[in-house]
Amino acid sequence: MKLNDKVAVANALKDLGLYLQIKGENSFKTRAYDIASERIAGLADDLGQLVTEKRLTELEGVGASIAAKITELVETGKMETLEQLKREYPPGILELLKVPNLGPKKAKVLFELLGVGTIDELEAACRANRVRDIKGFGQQTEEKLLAGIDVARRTKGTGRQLLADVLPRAEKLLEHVKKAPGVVRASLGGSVRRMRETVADVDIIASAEDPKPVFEAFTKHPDVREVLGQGDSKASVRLREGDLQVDLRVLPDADYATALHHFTGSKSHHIKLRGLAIEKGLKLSEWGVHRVDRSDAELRELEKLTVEDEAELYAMLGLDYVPPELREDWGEIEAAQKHELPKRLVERQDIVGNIHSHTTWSDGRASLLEMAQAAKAMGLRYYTVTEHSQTSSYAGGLSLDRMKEQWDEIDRVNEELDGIVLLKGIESDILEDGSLDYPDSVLEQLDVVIGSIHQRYSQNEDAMTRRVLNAFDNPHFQIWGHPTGRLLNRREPAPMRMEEILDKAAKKGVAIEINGCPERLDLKAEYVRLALQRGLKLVVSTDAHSVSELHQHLPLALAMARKGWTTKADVLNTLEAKAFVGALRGG
Ligand code: DGT
Ligand code: CA
Ligand code: ZN
Repeated sequence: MKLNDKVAVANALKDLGLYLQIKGENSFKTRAYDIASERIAGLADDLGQLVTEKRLTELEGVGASIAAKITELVETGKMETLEQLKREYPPGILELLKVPNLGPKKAKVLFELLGVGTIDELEAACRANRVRDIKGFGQQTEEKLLAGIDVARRTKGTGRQLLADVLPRAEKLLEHVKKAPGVVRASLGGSVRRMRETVADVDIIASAEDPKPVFEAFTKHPDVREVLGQGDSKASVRLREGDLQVDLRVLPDADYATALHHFTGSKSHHIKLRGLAIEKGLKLSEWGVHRVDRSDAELRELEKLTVEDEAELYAMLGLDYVPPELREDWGEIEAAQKHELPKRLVERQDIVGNIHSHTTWSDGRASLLEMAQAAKAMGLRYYTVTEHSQTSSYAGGLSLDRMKEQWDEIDRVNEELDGIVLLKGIESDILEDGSLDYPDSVLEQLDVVIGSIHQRYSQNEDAMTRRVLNAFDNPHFQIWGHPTGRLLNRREPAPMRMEEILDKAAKKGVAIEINGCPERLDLKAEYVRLALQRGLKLVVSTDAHSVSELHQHLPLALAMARKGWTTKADVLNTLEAKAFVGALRGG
């Protein structure tokens, strides 16, 4: 067995399908690889075992020929068909398909006529105006491809942008829409309102008697580069920055609540709600709530009901109000039925301490005094000083001597500043074997010890899991920093057995960080729920490297906390400094 890795096998099948599309194979055949890829990626069983027992063809969508290819890959580590295709085309050709508006058919033409095999080569060809002369392309296509290249580079091909990048642009446009003539109510909707960590586009919903002047104001906003379309109730634009698409829907105010609800999603949340509605003789749709005749197989709509706001809508269905962040069909509907949703999610005003941040002592950009003053200006009452540790020399990690020097400065700043307390701490590397980066005799002198992994992400699942489990055995290990190490659109989470790790954290009283760096947002919301189910405590942290990041990162960390159903009582940095330190390591 050379390659018992579902993700790698699924990716290989997917790539094979893409190559065959570029080659011009029929779509029936290429789709089969895509389907098989999905099947393998979502497999609950051990892939190696299925191969050994020759049971692959039992999987839906996996025929004999694909099963043979999977078997070849698992047993030899290679799939000859794929290797041949890789030799036939330049290595960057699949990257090309990540450019919006560029499918396999176009890629095939570009490769065959212009020899374009990478994104860089495509850019050069567009800039030299060589693309516009190809039949079926033209100048507009060339311009679109250039814009698409920009997006592909920034979103690293996922087509989804970071919530942190999108949110300020979306809020700015929302404020603009709110001020447009005749607007009664307006809100963000879609994945942005649900605080998904990445989003494909922005949805805004507004109410007004006459949509025209609202669309007029919207499409004329200086951030808008291009109007994609405008109808009776919807206008779509693309922004200059990030090529971001924004859809605005404008409805009469009587339809506002149901439209906002519909366009907030998520789709899976809605599907479940619709089922509940039918049981109550109601039909939920984009067009509002209608009473229906349940004896009629077609569920003919009777009268339309007025719905003032979303809370009323949930009440009609016999549910407690579900905050937008929770609408993912992660159990929130069942909880709302049983009145078991959190009564109040954690809010900005609950947070009284800044946890995890860096100054010029390590790789931060502001001094300790500046950071502390900024935290105080934010209304925070303590600030934990957590530079990088000695092994992270590339990030200015503190040697023992430097750490002791810093303690003197912390003491000085504490004397100088009123209204905020600096706590001595460290962000210690978790070394390869799970040990921390200073001796216990040093760690025990600190108020706050965060342990994070920064290097050797390539360890396998087993080694990585053991590394973290071992680290928790150190009694000075208090907070697990940016746990999975993921970087959105850039680096996958480190492979580890999260449930096993969270079980141990619960046993040892280790707190879990929700890190507000735009690319991290780590722990992610799904895991936050798992942590809370085990009674774990969280810290909502900024990991700020500058004053502006203190401001930017806190709301993002809070968004993830809320999305994971976190309440004030679950978060340690809602406690005052003394109680906070006392509560670390299970108090
Ligand atoms: P995104 O844009 O991929 O980041 O995620 P969303 O959730 O914003 O998705 P989007 O923009 O396609 O649609 C916004 C909301 O509109 C979505 O959350 C639910 C609703 N919606 C859109 N299309 C459908 C649909 O086909 N069925 C249902 N039930 N709802 C839909
Ligand atoms: Ca959306
Ligand atoms: Zn870190």
